[in-house]
Amino acid sequence: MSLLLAPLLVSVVVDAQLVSLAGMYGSLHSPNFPEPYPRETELHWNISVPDGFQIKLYFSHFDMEPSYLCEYDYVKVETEGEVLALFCGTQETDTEVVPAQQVITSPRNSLSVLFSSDFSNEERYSGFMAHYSAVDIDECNDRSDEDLLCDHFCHNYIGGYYCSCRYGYLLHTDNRTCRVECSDAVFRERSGILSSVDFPAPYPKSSECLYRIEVELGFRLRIQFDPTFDVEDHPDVICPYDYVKIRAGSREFGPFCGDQPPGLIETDSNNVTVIFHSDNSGENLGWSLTYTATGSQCPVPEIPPNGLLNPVQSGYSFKDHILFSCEPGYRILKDGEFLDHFQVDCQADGSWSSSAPQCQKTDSTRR
Ligand SMILES: [Ca+2]
Ligand SMILES: [Ca+2]
Ligand SMILES: [Ca+2]
Repeated sequence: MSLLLAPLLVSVVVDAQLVSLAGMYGSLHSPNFPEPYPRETELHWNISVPDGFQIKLYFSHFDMEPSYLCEYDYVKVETEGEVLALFCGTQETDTEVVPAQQVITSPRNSLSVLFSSDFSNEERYSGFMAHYSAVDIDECNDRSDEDLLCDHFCHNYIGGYYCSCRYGYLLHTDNRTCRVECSDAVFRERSGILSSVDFPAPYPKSSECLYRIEVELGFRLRIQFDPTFDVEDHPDVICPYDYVKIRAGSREFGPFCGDQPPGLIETDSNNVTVIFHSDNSGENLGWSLTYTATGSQCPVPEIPPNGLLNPVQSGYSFKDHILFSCEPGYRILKDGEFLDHFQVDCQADGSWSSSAPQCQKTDSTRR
């Protein structure tokens, strides 16, 4: 089927007609073409092609009444209210533009053409013939937005484009940003370093990371952030885009964002989750932290009279042991028994496993 329009016989009265053209290509011409066009006629073509394409339009014939700034008869090419071209006449002058070899390209997939004639066509101008076709938009190279179309790689094809990610990343369901899987790690050592992925290079977008730190009961985790800290923030709203949070039992620290590190955090817990959320835009360097586990502190025990203890320290913490013994001539008496040594342990709750024993003078004559 031809996409050519049937000539529209409009002659005497002012008439406005709208014609819709769709498909990958087509042509249009002035009423009665190749005969002279009628007077007092308006004809409007709306051309659209599928999404992902733009329209290229050019004229193979053009012959219209010349007038100053094309005020009598003209052809106007518009898109979304913007005039792309206004043509009239038979040759180029200072005030009249003819299409000649010019190719008009629509920014998107639609275009409209308006033909208008005034009250006379006595010179019998023949009008115009124009052709259009859909051409692919190279989305990967036509980046008008500030944000990149694709986070990592952009692939153009006819009628569309798609994004892909560098090795190790996954394409988010937005089909644009590249996220990471970052929630499997459990840190069980008593100290360690963790950081945002790729730190200090910008962290991945659209990601939700959970880092668990689990140490034995009786230890308390302390977290110190690195001075290099850069998490996307907002001047008026608290961390609406990206944030770091620390959950320790029922306590929560944060959200943290901006360029100032949170400093030292004493969690009082042996079980901590570091949560990091990033949205789909921005390039920020991220964060790094060092954690250390310190045991519960036991009170320094009093040395019993004539007693000795080993080791002597200014402080004792969870898992430390003390061995009590007595000076020569004395023995430990604990729960009615004489012993050479007696061990106590600093427990998870910060108490000793037993009270300190006594030293009793050994009296061989009574034995
Ligand atoms: Ca005219
Ligand atoms: Ca394309
Ligand atoms: Ca962000």
